[in-house]
Formats: sequence, structure tokens, C-alpha cells
Amino acid sequence: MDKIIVSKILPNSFDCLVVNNNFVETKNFTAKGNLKQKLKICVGDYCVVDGNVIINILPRKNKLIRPDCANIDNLIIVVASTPKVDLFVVDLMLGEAIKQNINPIIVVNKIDLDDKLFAKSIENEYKDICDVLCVSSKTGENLDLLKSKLTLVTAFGGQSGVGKSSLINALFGLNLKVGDLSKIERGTHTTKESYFYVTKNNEIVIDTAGFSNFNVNYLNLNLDGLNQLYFDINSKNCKYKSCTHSGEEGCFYNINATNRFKRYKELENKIKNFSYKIRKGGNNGKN
Ligand SMILES: Nc1nc2c(ncn2[C@@H]2O[C@H](COP(=O)(O)OP(=O)(O)OP(=O)(O)O)[C@@H](O)[C@H]2O)c(=O)[nH]1
Ligand SMILES: [Mg+2]
Ligand SMILES: [Zn+2]
Repeated sequence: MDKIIVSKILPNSFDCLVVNNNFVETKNFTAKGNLKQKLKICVGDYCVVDGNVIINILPRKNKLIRPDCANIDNLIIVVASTPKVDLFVVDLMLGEAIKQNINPIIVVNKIDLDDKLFAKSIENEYKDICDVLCVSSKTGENLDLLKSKLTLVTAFGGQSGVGKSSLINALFGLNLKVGDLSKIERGTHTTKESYFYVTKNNEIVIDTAGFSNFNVNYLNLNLDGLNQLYFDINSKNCKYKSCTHSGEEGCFYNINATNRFKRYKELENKIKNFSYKIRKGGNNGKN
């Protein structure tokens, strides 16, 4: 039977890859209005169709909001020394990937800019949690190593301008539109939507729209959710099992407060303040 996978969301329809054994073609489908609303069909969804109309989607094995895609196996979290990295973005993408059983790989791109200190700092932050690879889409350094890890379905995500589309071009010989860094610094996003590509070896690659930062409330994050994303924080040996890591005697973090721990605490405070404001009827749920 044909597999029908959403490859691009158009204003009133969906491009889908129709995969029949090794034969792949792109066809356009529509979906009934209410179904479109209800399912929030996204790139990577497997569809059930009737003629050229999508009538349902198959259960998803995972679904990310940022970047927006479903049913992926690997998430490549791309960072670079320029534009300036936001490690909250990296933490939240990483935590969400692990929570949903997606294999994360952090890729430090643009190492040709010779900012070895930056690459080292990212390695130190994350090497105990996932693979960290340092590459350059410009010179090709370490791209073979990265490519050897891209099995099945891989999405590239990260801030605007870090080089997601450039990396996909260099890895797969594509010609996706690449941004002008000066415009990106002014907030222009080059890739505007998720783009889905099947390689000659039947691997699937998804390029996604970059973003500048995450809004914690937008993610509907509460304290339990935060603990899931920073799953490593509570696994440390504090004196008391229910330690809140707020200076209690014997707390592991009294002498080991890493940058990641500080970011966790900052988000915890934001969430606490936010729910306090909501309880007070303060800001109608806005930031
Ligand atoms: N020096 C250097 N520049 C790079 C490298 N990779 C990408 N760039 C530059 O970085 C800029 C942004 O690259 P894109 O590939 O458009 O970045 P993106 O992450 O796809 O950006 P969005 O689509 O806006 O999310 C371009 O000017 C690229 O030429 C690299 O390895 N080294
Ligand atoms: Mg892009
Ligand atoms: Zn503690």
C-alpha cells in the first residue's frame, strides 16, 4: 500500500509524498475544514486519503511544536557562535526530544569562524546528555561524521541563521534558500516553513523555520513539565529526597551550580511568578 506523508503545508492544501516501495512522487491533497482544524496536520504526518482528500492521519509516534513536525527519529539542534546562541532554546528542544523518544544531536556549525572557545563551551554544557558534533557547512569539516548519524527521519531545528538550510544543502547536494546574515540579525527568517526531502538512500530530512526564542508560556510549561525537560537536575544526590535545590543544607547544587542548573532555576522562577499572576487575575495569561 502507498505511504502518504505530508511534505509541505500550503495555504489551502497539502503537498504529500506518495511512497510506493522505492518510487516516490509528490501529489497535492486537500482536507475538510473541520478535520484540518481538529488534526492540525503537520509535516511528517502519515495520511489516510480518499481520492485527493485527506480523511484522517495515522497515530503519531511523536509531535514537536518547535520545530513543527511529527514522526521523526533524530532532531539535529543546530547552534553557532553567530547569531548569538540562546541556551534556553537548546535546553527546551533537547528536553522535549528526549521526552518524546527522539534522538537529539547538538551540532555546532560554522567552526570555520575559528571560535573554538564557543564550540568547547557547548561541548562542556551538553556532552553528558547527548552527542555534540562540531562542523562547518562551509568547509565540509566533520560533515561525513554527521551524515553517518542521519538514519531514518531527521529534522533540523534551531535559531534563525545558524545554518540549518546550509547544512542540508552541503550534506545532500540540495539548493535550499540560504539567508543573508545581516538580515537575519535584523530578525528576518529565511526558511518560512518546514520542508521535507527524501534522499537517494530513502532517508528523510526536514528543514524547518528558525526562531529567535521560546516563550515558556507558549509551551504551556508548568513545574512538572519543567522537571521533565531538565530531567537530569533532580537525579543528583542531595541530602533530602525532596530537595528543592534552593540552598538546603547538603544540596548537591550548593557547590555544583552549573549554567544549566541556573537556567533551570530561572525558568522555575518565571513559571512560579507567572502562575502567581494568573491566580491574582493579573495579566490575563499574557507575559
Ligand atoms: N562562516 C560560515 N557561515 C555559514 C556556515 N553555514 C551557514 N553559514 C551562513 O549563515 C547564514 C545563515 O544560513 P542559513 O542556512 O540560511 O540559516 P538557517 O538556520 O537555515 O536560517 P533560517 O532559515 O532563517 O532559520 C548564511 O549567510 C550562510 O552562508 C558555516 O559553516 N560557516
Ligand atoms: Mg533555513
Ligand atoms: Zn538539592
